[in-house]
Amino acid sequence: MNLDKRNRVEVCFTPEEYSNFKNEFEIVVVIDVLRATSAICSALSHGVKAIIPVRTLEEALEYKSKGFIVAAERKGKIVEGFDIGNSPFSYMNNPTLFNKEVVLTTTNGTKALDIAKDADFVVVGSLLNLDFLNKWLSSQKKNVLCLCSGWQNKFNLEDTICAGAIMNFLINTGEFTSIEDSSIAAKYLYLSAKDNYLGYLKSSSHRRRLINLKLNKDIKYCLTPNQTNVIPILKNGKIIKL
Ligand code: 3SL
Repeated sequence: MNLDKRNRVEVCFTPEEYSNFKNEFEIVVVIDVLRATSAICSALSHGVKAIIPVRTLEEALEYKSKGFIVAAERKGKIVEGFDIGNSPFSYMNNPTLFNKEVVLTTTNGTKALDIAKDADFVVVGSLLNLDFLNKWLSSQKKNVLCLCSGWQNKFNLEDTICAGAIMNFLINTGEFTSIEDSSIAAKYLYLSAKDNYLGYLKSSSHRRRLINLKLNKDIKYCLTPNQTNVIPILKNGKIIKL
């Protein structure tokens, strides 16, 4: 008999590994710090009504042909022919997006959202909404899985650090427990990075990729915690504000 009344919080490093965790967690937090889930937080906190995440460029094109505003990123760049890419700044002070639904497809983030879509609750996590999200998660009394988007099914540091921050917070409430080594590793990575995310991630693979694309401003923004109190949640295929 299991007398432990605590909920579980665990970390899944990549979408590829999600099937090992599936169905054990009511809440899945999808994380893509650089930059998809940061861009979604930014969009909803700057007046975008909803983000419709889609996995493929074909689906995105179909929406475009129906008149939707479509954001599309591949390998860090705006895909030719689409309205915007994946920069959180695209959504700021942009009256054309105000109160609109925006379709979004990205290399990894929207893929992770698609993979998790059947969970009871799918929410969007980033460093930008970290504290607010942590408080909400701790109030739900449900099992939580942090799903890192990674890069093309490989582990990445920035998503794991953000997942570790969530895991560390929930464990410290005393109401959560964790059994997986991935979660312990995420927590220790977070503890070593937390005083200087930018410095810690200096040579990380995606930071290098984005620096080569001259996206330093995006990196700095996405690695600055707690800039918004929004909790984006996936409902009927659309991400809206909770
Ligand atoms: O992979 C993704 O979903 C993107 O966030 C990658 S990028 O930061 O836009 O290059």
